[in-house]
Formats: sequence, structure tokens, C-alpha cells
Amino acid sequence: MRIDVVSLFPDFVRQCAAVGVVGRAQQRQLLQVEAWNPRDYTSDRHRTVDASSYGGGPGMVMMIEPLRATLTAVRNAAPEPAHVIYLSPQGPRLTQGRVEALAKMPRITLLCGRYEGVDERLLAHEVDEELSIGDYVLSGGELAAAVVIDAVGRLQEGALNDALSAEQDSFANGLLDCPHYAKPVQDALGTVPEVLLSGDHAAIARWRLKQSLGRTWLRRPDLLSRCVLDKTSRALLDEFRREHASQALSRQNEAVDD
Ligand code: 4HQ
Repeated sequence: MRIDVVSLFPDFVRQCAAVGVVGRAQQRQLLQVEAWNPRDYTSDRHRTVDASSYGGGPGMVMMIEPLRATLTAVRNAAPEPAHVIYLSPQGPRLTQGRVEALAKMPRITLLCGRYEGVDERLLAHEVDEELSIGDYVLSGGELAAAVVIDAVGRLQEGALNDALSAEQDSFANGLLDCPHYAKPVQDALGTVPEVLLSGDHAAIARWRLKQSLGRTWLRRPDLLSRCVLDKTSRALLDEFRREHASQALSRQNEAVDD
């Protein structure tokens, strides 16, 4: 897969994409990330990319022409459709479902805004999709683009050393991840749940699914209401809820005893 990024800070984008799993995916030629600087597509002496906002007020707006010229160069750099995505809080929020769909595309282009953003006419004519990484304000689209590159890059076939690990991710099944433990078994901070040491793979899978269901119910009930649980999952979640309720009761009694 190829990802082109249009940004006033191309080195920052390249550095973000050079580390960890995504960096390795590039070395393995599973992923190609190219950064483009709109300043290189200006024609004035000052390499101007922004101008003040019509209507007045503070802040600058990224102008049409340098971005249009950059996107033309991007399109001409490879035969596949460029599928241009603008990162902004005005878009629908990025989800793992959308990440999985983007990861299957041969090519995407990420447009990063700075200042107050990009001239609306360029967005209307050159952008296929707008995406937000969350309800907060960044100083530019670069970190949002890095989020997309990371989430999409790690899903490229062969990027993860263990092919199963992508299927076990949080959200891959619509649920939060279960707790994880490493050595030592005994520590001042606590002990590892017994079932994980049992070697009983069916019991371990059951425990993990139960924890995933329980944590999703406790921490993100909004996710749970969106997925349909089969009979086994409903039974496991009921078990978790009963245990949670009786644990809450004994905590209450301890508090009274003290
Ligand atoms: N910005 N999700 C404003 C974001 C953002 C977000 C990027 C700040 C675009 C112009 N992008 N610029 N949240 O806050 O994607």
C-alpha cells in the first residue's frame, strides 16, 4: 500500500512513519509513505502557502493553489486513484472499522492542515473523505495523519510478526482487550490469575473473552450496545456481572467492618 502525505512538516511525518511496526513494514516494502511539502509547489519568492481569512478575525488559512499543485503532483506519482482524506475535527471519528477498510485500499492521500485549516473550496473539490481522530484540537493534521498511518500500516499483510495478533486486538471483535500479564507470577503488586498458568487453552480463551466482555460492560457500555452477543458471550457476561456484584458487596462489608 502507498500513503502520500501533504504537509508543511514532511520530515516530521517521515520520522513518525520510520519507527516500530510501521517502519518495519516500510523496510519490508509492504508500505510506502511519501511526504510532500506544499511550499515546494509555490511560485512566489516567499513560498507563501497561507493567507488571512476573508471576513476577518485571527488566524491564517491554507490557500488553494499550492495545495492543488501538490495534489496534482501526488496523483501523477502513481497510477492508483489517490483517495484524498482531510484530517479535521469536522469529520466523522476514525474507527477500527474504517481503519480496516482503508488498509485494503491500494493507496490513500492524507492532507494535513495547519493554522485555521484549508480553504473550503479546495476541500469541496479535491477531498474524498474527512476524518477526525477525536474531539479535541490539534495544532495541525500531522499527528492525526500519523495515527492513520500507524493504524493502517500495522494491518498490512506481514507487518505484524504474529499474524494472529491483529485478530486479538481491542475492537477487532468490537470489544475491549482482556488484561495481560508477564513474569514474575508472584510480585508485591499481586499474582497472575491462576487460570492463565493452567495450560488449559479452552479455559484460558473463556476467561479472556469473559474479561473482555466484562471490561467493555464496565468501561465502554456504548460499544457493547452496538454488538450482538451470542449465547456463550451472554452467559459469560452474566457470570462476570454476578461476580462483580458479589465483589462489590464484600468490598462494602469490609468498609463497614473497618
Ligand atoms: N486538527 N482530528 C486543526 C485536528 C484534528 C483532529 C487538524 C486541528 C486540522 C486545521 N484533525 N487542523 N482532532 O484537531 O483530525
